[in-house]
Amino acid sequence: MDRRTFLAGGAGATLVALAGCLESGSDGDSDGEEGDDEEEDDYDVGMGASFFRPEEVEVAVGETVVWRNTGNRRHTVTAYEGEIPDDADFFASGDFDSEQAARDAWMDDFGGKIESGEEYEHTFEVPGEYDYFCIPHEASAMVGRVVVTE
Ligand SMILES: [Cu+2]
Repeated sequence: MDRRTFLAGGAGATLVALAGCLESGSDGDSDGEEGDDEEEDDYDVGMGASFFRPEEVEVAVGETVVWRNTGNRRHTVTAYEGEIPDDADFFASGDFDSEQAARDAWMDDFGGKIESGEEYEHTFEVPGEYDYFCIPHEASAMVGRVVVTE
């Protein structure tokens, strides 16, 4: 119990530090993204030209991760079926049942697409590491990871 409490406190401190970092980053940002700072900042992962930012997020079991397409191109959020915990649900924008179904749907008619300004969210119920990617930009290494802790 004591150890658990200690770990929880440590995680909280990390979050505070991260928040401060993100705040200062959004002011002096000059990476070419459109300046839409006035929009709500209630998403966890942004999708830019060919990247997820941040590339890795950590959440607790039962928490929801929200992705938002903050760029101008279409993206997907698609789990690597073999790179998520064994007993976890597969997840993908478009709510496909498998990685192959998601890839096929994209090839067919951009199934699962997340347009500019749109969001996708998923709630994580099983602890572990989840690797995911964006189908059209997989070749550009548009990949990310969600770490779910107990
Ligand atoms: Cu993409």
